[in-house]
Amino acid sequence: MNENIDQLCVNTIRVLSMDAVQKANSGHPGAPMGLAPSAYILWTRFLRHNPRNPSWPDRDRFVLSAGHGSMLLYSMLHLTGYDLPLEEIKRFRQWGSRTPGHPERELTPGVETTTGPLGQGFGNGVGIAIAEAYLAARYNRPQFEIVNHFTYGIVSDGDLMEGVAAEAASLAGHLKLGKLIYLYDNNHISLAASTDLTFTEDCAKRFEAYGWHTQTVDDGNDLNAIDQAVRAGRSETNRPSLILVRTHIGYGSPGKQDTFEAHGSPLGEEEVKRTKKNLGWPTEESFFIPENALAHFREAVGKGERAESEWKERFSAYTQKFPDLAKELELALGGVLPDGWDTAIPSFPADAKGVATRAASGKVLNALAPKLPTLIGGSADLNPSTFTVLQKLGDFESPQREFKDSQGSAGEDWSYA
Ligand SMILES: Cc1ncc(C[n+]2csc(CCOP(=O)(O)OP(=O)(O)O)c2C)c(N)n1
Ligand SMILES: [Mg+2]
Repeated sequence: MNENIDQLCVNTIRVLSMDAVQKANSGHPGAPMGLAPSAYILWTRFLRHNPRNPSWPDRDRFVLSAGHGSMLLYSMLHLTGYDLPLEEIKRFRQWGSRTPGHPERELTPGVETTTGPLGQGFGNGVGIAIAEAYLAARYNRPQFEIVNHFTYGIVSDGDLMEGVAAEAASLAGHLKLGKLIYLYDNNHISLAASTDLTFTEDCAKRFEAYGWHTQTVDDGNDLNAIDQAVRAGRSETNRPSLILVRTHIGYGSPGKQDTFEAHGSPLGEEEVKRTKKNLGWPTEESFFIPENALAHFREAVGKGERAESEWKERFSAYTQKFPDLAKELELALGGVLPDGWDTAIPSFPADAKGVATRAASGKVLNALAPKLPTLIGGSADLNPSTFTVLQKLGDFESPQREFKDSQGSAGEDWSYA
């Protein structure tokens, strides 16, 4: 029975995504169809989220780096009960809809970050995991873990080809971001061809070299194997995880599976019918969602509300015990500047010689930083030149960092736990 409902739910994701692309007569059906089992396992068994409140601060984050596969994300949001009705799914890629071709933050509830340029979502996810690690280190206290969430992502061949993903992966490994878990849609197909043509490196070895924990799932339809791999990724707290899942683009489509034709075009009316038949789906109706599958997905609503209200209780106990910290965090989360944030900003009397803007900027930053604990910046290894270092506030580093011959940066070393 459980196996049946699991399979029904997986195929619901496939068909809903395929139908929406077909109705729009444009879009990318193949990735959602191949990734449906991975998304199903992640969203129904692991992702701690509240569809009724997509901005609950301690929710797990989900990043679809392969933004072209947007229908996968919209299917998950609709099915698990976000404010994204079926009408919006039917308006996929239409002007003014909340379901644009690539996901956009602040337009669609539940979309954490805008994606589309390959590699960039990968980098955003690393940034999101850095934010989590920093907030946890600053605000958690023994017995009061008020920041504790995972960042999950789905990345594709194209994402791993991009240089920006390599840079972000290197940093994530260095920082030992153990709560970052990416599933790699290893389907051997990209936009124009098979990846054999250009991309044959050993990604697992590359990510191991970056300091990631890597695992391989040989069959992207094996729900148990995906479940086990995510579980193992979560238990690995010192390294980010890459799970290489061997999937099949356009899975279920007799004519288009495993071809680049399933990447960026609708399957076509006839092929949609053949695929539905192959998956045991009614062939005439579009956007058919079996009631029991929907009910199963919608369990996310109750679970999410409970998870958030438990967190609220914990946060309220924390507020009693650590009122100053709680206030500081609430202001930061609300984007509100604390009283007196600008009192130490120096004034710069008119000066014929002028002052370099980077020198003035450095002084202002250092006047602000002690009052704004969530102000974190970076520089392209340039801080002595751009004066972006925050004096005496140290560097964001893993607590496990090995201090071999490090002199720290131009600030004082300070680790995040
Ligand atoms: C930086 C960048 N270059 C090129 C593109 C155009 N593009 C969109 S998807 C894609 C490749 C798709 O291959 P893959 O990532 O494996 O996705 P799949 O076909 O498996 O769904 C390309 C080249 C892009 N979106 N971003
Ligand atoms: Mg691919």
